[in-house]
Amino acid sequence: MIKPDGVSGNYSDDIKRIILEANFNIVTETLAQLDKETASAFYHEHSSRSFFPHLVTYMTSGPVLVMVLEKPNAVSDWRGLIGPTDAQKAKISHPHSIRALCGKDSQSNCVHGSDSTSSAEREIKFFFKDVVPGDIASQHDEL
Ligand code: RTP
Ligand code: MG
Repeated sequence: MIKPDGVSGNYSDDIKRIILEANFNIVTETLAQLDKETASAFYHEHSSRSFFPHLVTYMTSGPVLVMVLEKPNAVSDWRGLIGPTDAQKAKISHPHSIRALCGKDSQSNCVHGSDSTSSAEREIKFFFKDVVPGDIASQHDEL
């Protein structure tokens, strides 16, 4: 997912180029404006964290571009490509990562990535009711 700061900062085309150069297939995509309820549900695992209200405000601040990405080891390869959560740290430790390119700090980090194959399955269903994820585990991703 390209988060609101990534979309509003006009990074979508650059990020898509990086995605295709890394041999991902973009299966489907949709531009969505999340409301509070949807953003809260998407990140429900963080609902008890102190940063949660800020996260919801951030995620509803503008449209997001949601994509289903496909390749062997997609989950771990995408997490590697985006870099660490804190974009400030990414700029130092992973200067070629996507978050180093377009993120700002530990919250505004311009992209999301599923953290496991089960999260990927849940998140694909969350946004794309009619997309049936392939046998994700058979694509070597077992986090
Ligand atoms: P994501 O789920 O968006 O791919 O990010 P992540 O796995 O790298 O990090 P996670 O721990 O799941 O956090 C989800 C998002 O919450 C925001 N956050 N803000 N203010 C803070 O300290 C803080 N910590 C996390 C970020 O937008 C993070 O990506
Ligand atoms: Mg996460």
